Amino acid sequence: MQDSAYDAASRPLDGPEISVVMPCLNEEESVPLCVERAWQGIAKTSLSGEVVVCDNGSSDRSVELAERAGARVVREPRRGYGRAYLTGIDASVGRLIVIGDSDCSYDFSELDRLIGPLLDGYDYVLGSRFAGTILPGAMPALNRYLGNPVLTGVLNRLFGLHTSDAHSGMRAFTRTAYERMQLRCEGMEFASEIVVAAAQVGLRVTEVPITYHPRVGDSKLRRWRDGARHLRFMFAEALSPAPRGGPIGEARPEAGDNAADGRTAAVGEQVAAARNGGAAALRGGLPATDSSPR
Ligand SMILES: Nc1nc2c(ncn2[C@@H]2O[C@H](COP(=O)(O)OP(=O)(O)O)[C@@H](O)[C@H]2O)c(=O)[nH]1
Ligand SMILES: [Mg+2]
Repeated sequence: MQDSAYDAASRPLDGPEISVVMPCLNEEESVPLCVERAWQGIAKTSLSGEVVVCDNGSSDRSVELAERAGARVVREPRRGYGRAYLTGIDASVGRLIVIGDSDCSYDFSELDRLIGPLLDGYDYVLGSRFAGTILPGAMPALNRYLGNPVLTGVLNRLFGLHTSDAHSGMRAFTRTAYERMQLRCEGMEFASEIVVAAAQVGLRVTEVPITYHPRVGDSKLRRWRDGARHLRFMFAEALSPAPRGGPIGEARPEAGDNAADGRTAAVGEQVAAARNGGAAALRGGLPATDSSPR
């Protein structure tokens, strides 16, 4: 069996197979519903699962309500969409990982549609809103007709790809694929990084159409600042690709290694995922998204 395919035979005997991971920053109105839907989606697959919410310092009742709905909450004090994912995914244990916002814009009860291709041997599945349905009110016109198409177009041109939605928040990948990608971006440009890294390490990639719903609560996206971060990441990566895709099972580089911004991670109730800021420079060195509630 190929090492990057889902390997049911080698999964932990009693550990969950699917980990649904959501970043959360003040989403008390939506996060419990997202957790419930994730459990519904997991049930549809007939596989075991867990739901991990990585809270980014919410000042509302997000943590309490997520836990009550059946999530394991991991706390990450450092702000940033990517930062929250890195910590949340490192704290998760399933061999199949599904990620998405905790704002009800993605329907986790349909996560089986992303899991299916992983079980068929794909390493990475992107839920595409542009190939699917964007419901009225789900995406501002400027993002829909300018920001997303332009940034996705730039990414495709720079890296020779054909993705239809570089900024979709809903994706699934195997843990092996995640480890090979060696993701490091801490802000919203994490979304672009996954698309690029998946291609760089030669993952078997596919897209499935999904429906994008109007989010509950206020968006944390800061259009111009986050758009600039995507651009900066893409050009830096095109000029000087980050090291990725070591052999399966290879230990992650320690902080201080010359493999810039390698990460170390520890899994526990509270995960301290330390990142090496040292040689981060452009690629990983963008300061984490400052998404203080506005
Ligand atoms: N921007 C941002 N989002 C965060 C952070 N921490 C967690 N998130 C979550 O990341 C997800 C994406 O953010 P969102 O505001 O929905 O961005 P949008 O989907 O581009 O409008 C949401 O579930 C947020 O709650 C953070 O520090 N910054
Ligand atoms: Mg969102």
